[in-house]
Amino acid sequence: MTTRAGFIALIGEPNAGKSTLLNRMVGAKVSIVTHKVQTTRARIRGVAMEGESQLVFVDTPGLFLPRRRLDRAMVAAAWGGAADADVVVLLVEAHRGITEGVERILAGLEDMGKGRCVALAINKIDRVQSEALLGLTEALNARFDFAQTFMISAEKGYGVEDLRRWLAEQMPEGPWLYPEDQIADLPMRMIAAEITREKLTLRLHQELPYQLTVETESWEEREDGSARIDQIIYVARDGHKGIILGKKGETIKAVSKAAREELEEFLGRRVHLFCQIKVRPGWLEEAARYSEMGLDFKDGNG
Ligand SMILES: Nc1nc2c(ncn2[C@@H]2O[C@H](COP(=O)(O)OP(=O)(O)OP(=O)(O)O)[C@@H](O)[C@H]2O)c(=O)[nH]1
Ligand SMILES: [Mg+2]
Repeated sequence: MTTRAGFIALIGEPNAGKSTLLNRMVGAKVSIVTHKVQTTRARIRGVAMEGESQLVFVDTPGLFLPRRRLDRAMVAAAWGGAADADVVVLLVEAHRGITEGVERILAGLEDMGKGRCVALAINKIDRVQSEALLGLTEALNARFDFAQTFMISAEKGYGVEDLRRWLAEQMPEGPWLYPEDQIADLPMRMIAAEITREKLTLRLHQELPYQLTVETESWEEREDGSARIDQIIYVARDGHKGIILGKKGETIKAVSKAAREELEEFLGRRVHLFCQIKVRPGWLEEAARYSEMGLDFKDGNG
C-alpha cells in the first residue's frame, strides 16, 4: 500500500468555522470554538486518517485587517500556514457570501501565486436555502480558480466526508508524519490554557477577551493519578481583574469549574485547576507572551 501524508491549511475570515471543521475532521476538540470573532490565535495542528492517507489539518487565526501587534502576528501566522500547506481550504460563510474580507483573502491567494491547490468550502449551509448556494458558488469560482468546491456544514457534518475523501486523494505520497493514533500536535499545557481562554471568552463581554491571555505556569502529576495545573490569566488593566473575578469571585470560579471539567474529560482523569489573575499593562508588547501563544513576536512589527 502506498501511504500519503500532507498539510491542509484551513483559512478564512474570523468566525468562518475553521476550528469547528478541524475538530470534526479530527473527531475531537483540539481547537477552541466560540461564537465570537478572533478566537484562534495561533496555528493548531490536528491529525486525521483517511484510508492510507494522513491528513494534517492546520487551523489558523482568521484573516482580517490587523490593527494591534497581536492582530498582525495572528494574521501572519494564518498566511504562513497557507504558504506551508499542500492544500489550502478557504472557508466562506454561506449566509454572508462575498464580503470585503473574503475579497481581501482572494486577493491574498492570488498573490501567493499559481500552482497551489486551493479548494473552496462554503460552510454553514444549514443556515441558508440551497438555491442561494449555486449563485455563490458561481460567483466565487469566477473570482478564483478553485480546484474544487464543497458545500458543508462543519457543525452538522454535512459534506465533510466528501471533503475529507477528496483531500486524502490530494495528499502527496510519502510516509505518515505522525503516529497513527496521534490527533493533535500541540503541547498539553497549551491545550489546557486554550480551554480556560475559551471559557473566559464565552463569559466575558465586548473587548475583554481580546485583552487577556492565559498561560499554564506549572503542571504536576500527582501520585493518585490526578494532575495539578496552575495557570495565569494576564490582563492589561486593574479594572479587568475585577471583572474576571466577578462578584465574590463568582466569575472566575465558574470559569475554572467549566475549564476543569473539560480538561478532566479530555485527559480522562481528575484535575485540580488553579487560575490566578495578574495585571500586566504591557503584556501585549511582551515577546514571551507571544511564544507561549505559539506566535512570532517579530511578525507583529508594524
Ligand atoms: N450554523 C452553523 N454554525 C457553525 C458552523 N460551523 C461553525 N459554526 C459556528 O460558528 C462560530 C465560529 O466557529 P469557529 O469554529 O470558532 O470559527 P473560526 O473560523 O475558527 O473563528 P476564529 O478562530 O475566530 O477565526 C461558532 O459559534 C460555531 O459553532 C456550521 O456549519 N453551521
Ligand atoms: Mg478558530
